[in-house]
Amino acid sequence: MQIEKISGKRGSRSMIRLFEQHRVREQRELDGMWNYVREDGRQYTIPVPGCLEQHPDLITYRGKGTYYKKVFVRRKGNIRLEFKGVSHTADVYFDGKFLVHHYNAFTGFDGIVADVEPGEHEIRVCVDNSFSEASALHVPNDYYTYGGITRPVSMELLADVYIRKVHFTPIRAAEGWRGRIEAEIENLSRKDLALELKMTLADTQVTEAVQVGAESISRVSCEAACENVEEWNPRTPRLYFLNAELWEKEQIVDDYIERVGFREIGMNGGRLLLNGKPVFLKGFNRHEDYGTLGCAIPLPVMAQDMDLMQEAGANAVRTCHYPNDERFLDLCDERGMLVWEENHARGLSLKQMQNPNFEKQCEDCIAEMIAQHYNHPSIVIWGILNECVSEVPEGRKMYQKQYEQIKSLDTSRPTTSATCRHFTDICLDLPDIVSFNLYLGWYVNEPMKERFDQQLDWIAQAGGAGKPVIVSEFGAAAMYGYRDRGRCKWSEERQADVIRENLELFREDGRLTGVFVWQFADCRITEEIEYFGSRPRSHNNKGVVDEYRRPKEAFDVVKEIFPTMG
Ligand code: ADA
Repeated sequence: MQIEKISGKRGSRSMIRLFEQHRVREQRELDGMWNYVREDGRQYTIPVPGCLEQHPDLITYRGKGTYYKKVFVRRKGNIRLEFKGVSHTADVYFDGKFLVHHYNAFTGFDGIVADVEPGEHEIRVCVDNSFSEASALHVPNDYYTYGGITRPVSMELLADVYIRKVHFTPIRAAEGWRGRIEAEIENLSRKDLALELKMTLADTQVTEAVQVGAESISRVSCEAACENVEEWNPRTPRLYFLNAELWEKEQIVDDYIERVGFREIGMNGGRLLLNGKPVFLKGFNRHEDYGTLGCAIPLPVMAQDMDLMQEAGANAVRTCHYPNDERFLDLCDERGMLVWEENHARGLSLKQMQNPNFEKQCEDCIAEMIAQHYNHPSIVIWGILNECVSEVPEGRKMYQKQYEQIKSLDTSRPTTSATCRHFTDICLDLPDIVSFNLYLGWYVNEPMKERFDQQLDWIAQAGGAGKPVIVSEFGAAAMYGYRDRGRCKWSEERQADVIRENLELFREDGRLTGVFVWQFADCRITEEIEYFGSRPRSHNNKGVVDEYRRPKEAFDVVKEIFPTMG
């Protein structure tokens, strides 16, 4: 039985992010082997983070089970457990007492247990990846809903007052860069507190007095000029640590380190602007899925994905169709990869959008996605509702509500949604950017140029006039290793031809501000739906690499053409 110790050592190194977020607050990652008992009683030990499906007994498991682990707490304090992703529904218990419930594999959540005595304690996580009406977003789909504690978990020892959140907004002013900082301080104690929040960013120091009432949260907001900083952009992705310290009289009680970049994303006519200059997005749609590891992609594979995408000349990635692991977003920050991150939804019918849980589950996903990922300079677009019902008034109401929710949380980034409701969409007036999925040469066999012109002409008169336009998905399928001199469908040759023809068409056209290949890597799908049931290997085989990142011929076509675009 593995027992984790919260060491007396100040701030242990955790890999929950690609940089250390605390030097004062004690934090330890609970990665390693956990016990797991399936609802039929069978016992396993399963790695965390990891998918249940990597175990030979559990490759197709869909249902409930419970992870459990003993932890050792050395000194009395408030224990905060942070889960970066549990697929797809979690109920967490600490020493047998209910702590927190969470739905959705793709956003994080936490729970705090106050006044924990030193000694041995038990964490139990009941996990459910089954499909039911309770789950409006995790449904049988053209990707796989895995099961398990699939992203990192950490345990912290909090003082009675701590820094709950720090958001940083870069502002590009005429006289130079400025930064707006918004922080939340939570007081777990029963007494009012008078504190100081000391923030350091590059050469700028700001100190704000903050009063926090007993058992409440106070918000602090300040803005300051940030001299001698370099902008963040794909070529020079300059990052800075924002170090926030919470002091009570002469004693530091907590700290919170974020990593930020100075960049501004805007629009002018049909172009996206990065720091005032037009930018052309050339990227991939990337599912979080790898061979036998499922969605629990380890850092080495994330880094390999990044290396391959950049080798192909990509400067952007779309997190189809859900918020991503924060370590990958950290990598995008470090490598200057521009990110379109979107809430969790793919191709839902009106009936599915009318599931009583749908709107709340979307709202929670958007709120958590923006709250947790706000500081990433690499994220330049927020997306919603991939290929959902945007051609009827009932659907429009939901699109409108979600765009408004995003704007209420973040006005610094444009919005979009990838539509496939060609010639019938009634929502193109709502987002800042119009994006569409069109498989010319694969699903659509009309003459490419004519069909593409029809698409852009329709967009212009259906609410998209003057807006940046992105081809959010295009591509074709190929079975890795299948070669055919006749270049038939499903051969690597045909996939390469289709992608070449699309890229050359987009490059010559000049009206686009971005294109995303569907997709980077092959991914596992669910068989429950007839339409996807026909997919060979129960995979979506449109990757330019397969699920083990073995490049197909199409990879070299993208590598040849991307550098000549934009
Ligand atoms: C849609 C959808 C993708 C994928 C793609 C395909 O555009 O957005 O998730 O299913 O079709 O491969 O057909």
